[in-house]
Amino acid sequence: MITETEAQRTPADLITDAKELRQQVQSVVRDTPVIDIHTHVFPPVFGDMCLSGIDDLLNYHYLIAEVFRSTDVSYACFWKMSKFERADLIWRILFVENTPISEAARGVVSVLDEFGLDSRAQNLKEARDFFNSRNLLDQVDWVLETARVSDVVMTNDPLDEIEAEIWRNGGNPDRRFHTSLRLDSLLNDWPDAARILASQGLHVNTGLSGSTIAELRRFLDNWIKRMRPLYLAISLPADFKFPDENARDRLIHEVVLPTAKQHDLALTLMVGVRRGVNPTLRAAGDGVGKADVTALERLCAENPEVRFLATFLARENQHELCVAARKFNNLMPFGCWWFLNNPSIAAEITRERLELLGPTFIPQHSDASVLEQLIYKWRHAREFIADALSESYEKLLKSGRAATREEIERDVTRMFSGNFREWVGVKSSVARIEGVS
Ligand code: RAT
Ligand code: ZN
Repeated sequence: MITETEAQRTPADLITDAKELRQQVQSVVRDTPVIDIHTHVFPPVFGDMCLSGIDDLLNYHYLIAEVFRSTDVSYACFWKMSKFERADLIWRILFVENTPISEAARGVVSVLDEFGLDSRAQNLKEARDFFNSRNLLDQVDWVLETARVSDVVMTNDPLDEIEAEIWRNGGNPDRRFHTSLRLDSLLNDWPDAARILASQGLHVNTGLSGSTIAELRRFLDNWIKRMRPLYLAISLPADFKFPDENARDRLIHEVVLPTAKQHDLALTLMVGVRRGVNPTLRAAGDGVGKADVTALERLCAENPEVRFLATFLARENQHELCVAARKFNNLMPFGCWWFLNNPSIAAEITRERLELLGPTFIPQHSDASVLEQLIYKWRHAREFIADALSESYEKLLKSGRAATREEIERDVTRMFSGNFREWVGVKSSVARIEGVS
């Protein structure tokens, strides 16, 4: 409660009115540039990997899973269709015959709205004409500016032959796009990875004996030199254990952790995905499972010199992740991942993190696969972040401490870029992460 005498003493920049406070938080959250720390977006130099436009937006696997809930079209028939036929079907079922209420469907509406396109159109002609008329390089500039995303971190897999070839031919010249070295193919399907690496001339074997570990260290050293990643990353199943008795555990102990230490690279863990629950849905067929957060705690405890970024897919794991981060200051929780990226759950997780961790976490990453998704994922994320943050400042006000705009800007900047810069060892405070890629 602020008395009249206190109000007289109040410096002009203290925001003592709750409504004004909310408006200020909304405006700071809306305008502060963000580093998008995990995406599947690529710049045009990556060719077909750079997805953009209405047909890619509609072929998003989040929407593919949803369309099968409202159609009798068989999986086999769906996968025989061209990308354009699938987009037509998804548009008709989810946007013409139904109201696009779900988060992923509303996302397309938000994108169309940003471009002034009609989300009630009976077909895709207008949208296709519009996106076809855009120059891809200009579109990248426009989208990043509109979404106020200063930097994007891609997901880069050296075992993907198409991607590897792009890197061998010079890689990525766009300094707004940064790399993360994704280790899923190496760690989650070692026998297959061993076959690919052996075919490339590496002396590796599935039993991980002989020169295998040394060869893998050399392989990663070379790719780190070439890609200059900001971090190493892996997604892990719900039943991930640490330690464990399998090839992945040996690879983590003998290859990944020593590499992270040698190159001073953070390690990103995305835990709780159950791959291929319905394989006929392909990329749309993955599910979620509750994981064991104590595995992450052990990793953090045994490797205090490694900085971990972690996100869990199950709602049930979110509180434990916050508590783990209170115990280990080499652990940075990030993002409301995939099935959690819905306003109701994301708002709950963000409030919980603010209450348990203050500003010492990274509230969201987009996980965008299609360029224009950056627009809706960040528009929607800024809404739930502003709501949760407004509540925190309002509670503080009720407790007797008003915030200033400067303080709000400091806190939001820390969560939108500062925490990540610190984690990946980038000291620069300019929007571009200078000198890293
Ligand atoms: O969120 C997604 O789009 C998932 O399909 C995955 O890409 C996940 O984010 C991952 O990086 O494995
Ligand atoms: Zn992802």
